[in-house]
Amino acid sequence: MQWILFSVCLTGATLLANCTPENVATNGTTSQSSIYEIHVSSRAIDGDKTLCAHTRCDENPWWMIDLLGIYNIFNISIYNKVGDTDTRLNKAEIRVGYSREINHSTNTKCATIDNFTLKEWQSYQCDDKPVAGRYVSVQYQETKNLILCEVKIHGTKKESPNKLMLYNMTKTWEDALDYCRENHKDIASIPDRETQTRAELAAMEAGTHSVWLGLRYTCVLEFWFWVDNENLEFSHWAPGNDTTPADCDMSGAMETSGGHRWVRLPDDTKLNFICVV
Ligand SMILES: [Ca+2]
Repeated sequence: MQWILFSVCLTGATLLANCTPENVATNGTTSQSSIYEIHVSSRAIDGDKTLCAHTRCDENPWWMIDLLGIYNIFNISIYNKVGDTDTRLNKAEIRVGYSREINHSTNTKCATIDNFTLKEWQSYQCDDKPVAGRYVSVQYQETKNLILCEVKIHGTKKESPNKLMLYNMTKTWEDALDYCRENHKDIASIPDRETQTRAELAAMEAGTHSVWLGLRYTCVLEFWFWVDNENLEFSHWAPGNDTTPADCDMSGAMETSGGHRWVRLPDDTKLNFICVV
C-alpha cells in the first residue's frame, strides 16, 4: 500500500514522498436515511469536527456520498467526537462502488468497523489496492442512529481513453449516429458498469427524458446490438425493453433520471445523445 501511494506521488504533480491522494469527498453531494433535528448529511464533509451528520433511530441507517465522478479510492478516514449517544461506529459497513442502491448493494464492502476510537481519525482501506467507484456509503445492519462528524475519502480521478460527451441538441437516432461519426469516434456504447456510470454522469445535463446510445435492433435477425460491435454481456435494460419489439424501427436510449435504465424507442424520436470523443 505504501509503495502504491509513493508511486502515485512520484508520478503526480508533486514529488513529496509523504503525500497522500487528495480528499475527493469535498466535491461530492451527500444523503442519508433520515435527518435527526438539524444534523444534515453534508455535516460529515463540512470540515468542522464539532458538527455531525446524524440520522434518526432508523432500521439499517445509512449515509452516502456521490463523488460526481469516478475515482480510484485509496482509503476512507472518519472522525467522530464524543456525543450524548454512542458515536462509535462499531459494526458499521463501508462500501465503495458504482451503485447508488443501499440495500442489496453490489458495491464492494471495504470494511466492517471494529474498535472505533473517538476523537482520532480512523482510516479504512478497501483492499491492498485502490477500489474504483462513484459512491461511498456507511451503513448499519441494525436499528440505531448513524452519526458521522467528518469523512475524508482519499482518491485519484479514474481516467478513460474514451470520453463520453453529451450533446444537448435533439436528433433522431440515425441523425445522432451520423453526427457522432462525422465529428467524433462514434455514438456511445456501454460494455460495462464503469462505462454505464460515465454515461450517467454525462447525461446529468440532458434536457430530454432519455439520451440516444448506439443500441440498435435488427428486425431480420431479431436481436439487439451495439453499432460499434461492442459485446452485450453487460445489460442495464428496463424490464421488458430487451424483448422482441413489435415495431422494427427501434433503437436504444438511456433514461436520464432514476435508475438510468436502457429503453427502446422509435428511431424518429428526437433526443439528446452521447458520443465517444
Ligand atoms: Ca462536520
